[in-house]
Amino acid sequence: MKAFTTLALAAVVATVALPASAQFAKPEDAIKYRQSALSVLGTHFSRLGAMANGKIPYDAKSAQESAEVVAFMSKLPWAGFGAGTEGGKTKPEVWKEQAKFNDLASKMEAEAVKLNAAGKAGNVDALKAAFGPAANSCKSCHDSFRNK
Ligand code: ASC
Repeated sequence: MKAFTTLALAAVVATVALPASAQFAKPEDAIKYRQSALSVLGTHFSRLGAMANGKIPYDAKSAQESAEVVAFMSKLPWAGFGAGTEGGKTKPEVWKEQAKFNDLASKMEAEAVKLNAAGKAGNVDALKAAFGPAANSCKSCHDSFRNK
């Protein structure tokens, strides 16, 4: 029993220690994962944009919730871009220019942190100020790394 527990524990530790890309059984799973994360991110980001641009009324609670979702989701897509997961709408440049891709990913995450702070501030001017730079951080990565 003790040996089994030790083995089971070793298996768990080995799983956790694997690089994120190796946690997907198939490349398609990684693609689905990153697309799903970016879809949830984009849905909430668009809601914030609609408020920032006056297309829907500003609602402080909804803005705060969406900004929290964006900040959390901004951390997730990158694990789905591991080696051997080319496909979807992603350009092969992601794997050829990894330093640039990682830099743009980090910038987007940093903007999402600022957007989250703006959501907590609870006023539309803070949201407007944070939204533009955050949108640019999405766009600059898409321009280089996403097929139309
Ligand atoms: C969105 C969304 C994106 C970004 C980008 C910003 O709402 O889904 O991908 O904003 O268009 O330029």
